[in-house]
Amino acid sequence: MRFRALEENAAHSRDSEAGAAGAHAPGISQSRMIKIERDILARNNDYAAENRHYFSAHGIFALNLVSSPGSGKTALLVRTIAALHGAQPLAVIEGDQQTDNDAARIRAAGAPAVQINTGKGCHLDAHMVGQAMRQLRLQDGSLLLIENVGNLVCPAGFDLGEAHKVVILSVTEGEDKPLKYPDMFRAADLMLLNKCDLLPHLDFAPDLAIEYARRINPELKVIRISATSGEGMQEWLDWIKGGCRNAVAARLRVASQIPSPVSGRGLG
Ligand SMILES: Nc1nc2c(ncn2[C@@H]2O[C@H](COP(=O)(O)OP(=O)(O)O)[C@@H](O)[C@H]2O)c(=O)[nH]1
Ligand SMILES: [Mg+2]
Repeated sequence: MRFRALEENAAHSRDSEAGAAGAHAPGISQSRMIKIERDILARNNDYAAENRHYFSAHGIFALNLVSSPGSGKTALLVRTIAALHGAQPLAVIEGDQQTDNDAARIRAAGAPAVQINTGKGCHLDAHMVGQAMRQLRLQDGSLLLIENVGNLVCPAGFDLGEAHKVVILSVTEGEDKPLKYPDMFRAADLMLLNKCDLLPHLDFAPDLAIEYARRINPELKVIRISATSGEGMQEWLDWIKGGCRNAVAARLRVASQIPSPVSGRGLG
């Protein structure tokens, strides 16, 4: 039940943040609020470290997909699953406040999926992901795709143990989102600029959006993509396959350094 405690604390803390603006949480001092937040993040980091250890021991490549609602995370996942089907073991963890609509879309595409409903929570945390991945019984060498709750704020601060955060920005959202929500673009290693098929119909400058994103995070890799037309999908799939290969190779390297039970006991 530590899971519930984590979330309740988080909800409490979020209310308290509002309290800092004077609306809620009377009687809680600012230093107390800061301590609560630090405790939540520290506990989350412990769970994230457990997840990361599990991923590395099993050669699992885990990605945390973050974005505004409606940018196309599930649509991209459905297309990704179709392209990798049969060639790569994979599974999906879906995070939404309510409904299991997205998990149903993923299962219909042919991949196992666990839906997490966060209720009032605005992000997944590492403990929820740990529980979900146990349910999924991931095969060694799997790709694990985690679709976080849609918003560009809260998921930035919560490590799930993933190899990378992948931020999706769609061309209908405006170029300036990286400047308005810098934490998310700083936390990500890859940005998928989605819905590029709509560019001819919009007043959106993709180069400007990318410049803003790289102003926040100069190392950010960017792929222009469309879940609808398939543009950019091959580059995204190649990036995923590279990550999966590296995860498996790293696992084998670690395994080969661990003495076997026989040599470890110094027999012979
Ligand atoms: N034109 C276009 N529509 C897209 C694309 N990707 C997603 N959509 C549409 O955007 C809407 C939201 O997509 P969804 O995958 O549910 O977004 P999520 O909330 O980020 O998971 C749906 O109507 C999708 O069909 C795209 O590349 N091009
Ligand atoms: Mg979705």
